[in-house]
Amino acid sequence: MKRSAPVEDINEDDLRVHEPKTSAAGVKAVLVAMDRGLSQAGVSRTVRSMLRVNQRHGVDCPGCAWPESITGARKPAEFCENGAKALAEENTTRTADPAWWAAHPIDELRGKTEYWLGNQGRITEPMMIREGETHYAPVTWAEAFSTIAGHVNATTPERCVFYTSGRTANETAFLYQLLARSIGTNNLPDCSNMCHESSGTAMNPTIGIGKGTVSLEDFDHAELIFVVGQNPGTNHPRMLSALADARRRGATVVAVNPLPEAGLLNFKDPQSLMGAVGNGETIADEFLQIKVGGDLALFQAFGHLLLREEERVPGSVVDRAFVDAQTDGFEAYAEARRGIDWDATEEATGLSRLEIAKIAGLLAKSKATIVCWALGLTQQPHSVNTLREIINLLLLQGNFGKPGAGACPVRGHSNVQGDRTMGIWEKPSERLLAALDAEFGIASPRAHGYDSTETVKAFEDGDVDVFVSMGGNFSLACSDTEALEAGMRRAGLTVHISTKPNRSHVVHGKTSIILPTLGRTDRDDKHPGGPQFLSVEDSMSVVHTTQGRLAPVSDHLLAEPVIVARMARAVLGEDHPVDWKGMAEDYDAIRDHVSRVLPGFEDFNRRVRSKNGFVLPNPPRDTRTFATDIGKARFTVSPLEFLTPPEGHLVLQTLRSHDQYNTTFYGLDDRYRGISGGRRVVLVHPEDLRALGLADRELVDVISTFGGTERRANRFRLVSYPTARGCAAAYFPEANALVHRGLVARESNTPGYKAMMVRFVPHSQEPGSTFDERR
Ligand SMILES: Nc1nc2c(c(=O)[nH]1)N[C@H]1C(S)=C(S)[C@@H](COP(=O)(O)OP(=O)(O)OC[C@H]3O[C@@H](n4cnc5c(=O)[nH]c(N)nc54)[C@H](O)[C@@H]3O)O[C@H]1N2
Ligand SMILES: Nc1nc2c(c(=O)[nH]1)N[C@H]1C(S)=C(S)[C@@H](COP(=O)(O)OP(=O)(O)OC[C@H]3O[C@@H](n4cnc5c(=O)[nH]c(N)nc54)[C@H](O)[C@@H]3O)O[C@H]1N2
Ligand SMILES: [Mo]
Repeated sequence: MKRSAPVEDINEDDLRVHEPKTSAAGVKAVLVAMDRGLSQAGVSRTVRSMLRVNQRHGVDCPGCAWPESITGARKPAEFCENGAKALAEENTTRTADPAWWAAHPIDELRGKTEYWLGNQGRITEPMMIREGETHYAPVTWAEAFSTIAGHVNATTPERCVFYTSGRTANETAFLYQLLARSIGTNNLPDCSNMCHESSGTAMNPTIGIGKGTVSLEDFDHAELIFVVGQNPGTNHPRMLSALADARRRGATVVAVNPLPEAGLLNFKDPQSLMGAVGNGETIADEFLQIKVGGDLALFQAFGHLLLREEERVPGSVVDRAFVDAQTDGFEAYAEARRGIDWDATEEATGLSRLEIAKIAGLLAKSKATIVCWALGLTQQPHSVNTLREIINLLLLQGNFGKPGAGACPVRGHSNVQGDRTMGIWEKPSERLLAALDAEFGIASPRAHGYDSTETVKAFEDGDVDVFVSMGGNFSLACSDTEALEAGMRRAGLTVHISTKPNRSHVVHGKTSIILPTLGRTDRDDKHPGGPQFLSVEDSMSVVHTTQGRLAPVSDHLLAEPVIVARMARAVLGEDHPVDWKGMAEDYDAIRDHVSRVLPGFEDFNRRVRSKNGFVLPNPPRDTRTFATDIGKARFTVSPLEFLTPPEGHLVLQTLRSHDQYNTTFYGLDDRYRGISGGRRVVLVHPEDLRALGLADRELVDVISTFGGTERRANRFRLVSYPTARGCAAAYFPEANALVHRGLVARESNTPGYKAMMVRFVPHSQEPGSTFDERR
């Protein structure tokens, strides 16, 4: 099999626009997936990795956190198109080896797009660049660790930051937080801060847990399933099977989204013959095309209508026994929802009173409702209130702790939930810190650390000396790309534990080190006791093993737990009380510690080896109880709030294309939305284009306004698209330069990636974000 060369770079003039698709997956999905695999990794690696993905004792798909069934049968190939692309990305046989780094001066790499960087292949040796040098050069692991130790020990703990991306396995995450706390800081920002932090912030005080309260089996019992602010066809494709199965059984599915996403409308299951070749099947019975930021108003209106129905037919809607026994604050909630301003509700949602009432009717009838959501609800100033309102609605009808009901925040990265469980959190509980101190004989710091948004500010303010990144691509994932990159370049040392080159490696600190690591699919067998496995936790709190089997592309790669342990020994010295060496040699030793520190992990080593892993305790789901400070669930009262763009502006949301994994691009096609060959587009409703005096396919610069400041990103193509009126959409991360770091969800500090106020001006030579000018 001949391997194709890395792609040429993006040429935005190749942009093509077709009608958006009305169905997702199908045989085309399988073909695209195989093609990407073969061109990156060849036949044998592709077939071997695909057959093992999401199988018992196989490798957990690095694509998303959607669970596999733990009771039912698994399909022979439990993967999806985008999971297959994620595997191909990692399994590539292309390499960015020292010769490659020697051929590309850092100034040249800074001018490259992320697409080009990511396509160069796997990093094969530790690399370092110092101030004044023009190229990254190879270093030994020992030199790399002693350089890191020198920098950490020359500064104070609060000037060190340890970022985590959500692909990091449980054992690695546990060691990594232990390292940060042993050094003396809780500066543990993670990608969850940018993702579902709003969900946890809304759920912890109201239902006593920051995680979803449903299991996959609940989809077999639900009567009504909401999919709100989520694009499963692209981001959680295996979820479509669960929805299709539920619908076939008689459940009703309601999608709430500003965009008519193909995967919400129709699904062709590539794993069934009819799905692969037939017409596919409907997913959403009802589609509410809501305005961006209108969901708080929508769920308040549902609450109002349900309470009115309860008044009309007492006992028909409210689960009175549950509300009385298990919750607090119902009266205040009912009082607040007694009246409603329909004009404001229609303005906020863009929906008619009739459309809303129809869905409220379905809710009133349903005895078991699941509400699923993702980032469409978490990245706006009032996101936490929106999510509390969803919790109110679920509480009202007693939709916790019974089959087919509950809250289902659908997580992103494959182990983002597990990383938080393992203690990756800038605001740790006293319980966790005390347990760590007792287990390891360390003195964990008590002061809270930086979250991701605060880290961006710390970079800007020159408060970071050492930045260590466990995976991820911080400079492109965060807000305010320009200011952040400038800040990162002022830091003393940046360290990236990575698989492939990315933007954060080239806008580095004065000294920068890249530590190449094994990926999920790589074999990890250089241990005295033989091959090791790791574990992850999915979106529904199931903990299970993951083990790669492929030969690594280089002999110099180290496993992530080994990297953390060796860094710890270099920084903390050989007589530190923690047995870093023992834990790196045998991951069972890490799991033994975890079993004593974290509740729910008792007997971790034995239980994780059982056929399907094990399920973590979840009081609302398991026993209908709520571990809040008052021992009851809480209703909350929020005022109506929505996004109102100033004259001449639209609300801009940023989202993922079908060919991307966060800041990694698999290709340039957003197949379901009919856009291919380019990414610098803004989707706008044809009526809004007309009202603003703009034309389809016009080349514009985008200006965002926030708190009296403006940010500009140049050269975007307007695309006439059936989005909700007043709401535009562009891709992440191209639009991140437009996000002011002050634009956040108020209580969770999650960036307002889906709440920007923008206007368009004809493209000109005015300076914009330099990030743009590389394109
Ligand atoms: N292939 C692939 N899979 C992925 C990822 C990837 O990049 N590629 N990323 C992973 C990660 S880290 C995450 S967090 C998840 C993200 O999964 P999603 O949350 O599905 O990701 P987004 O692309 O941000 O899509 C958000 C959806 O919300 C809608 N939306 C935007 N604003 C609003 C609003 O105000 N109200 C409502 N109701 N809807 C709104 C958008 O139209 C869009 O359909 O996916 C994970 N899985
Ligand atoms: N505008 C806008 N911005 C957003 C979002 C949005 O919706 N809109 N979404 C936010 C969300 S939800 C998230 S989760 C963040 C994502 O932020 P991050 O998690 O920081 O970013 P990724 O793009 O997932 O990270 C990709 C990099 O991880 C490295 N990598 C891949 N596999 C491995 C591995 O196995 N081990 C290690 N050590 N490294 C590996 C590779 O070098 C790759 O370049 O972005 C956020 N930013
Ligand atoms: Mo995410």
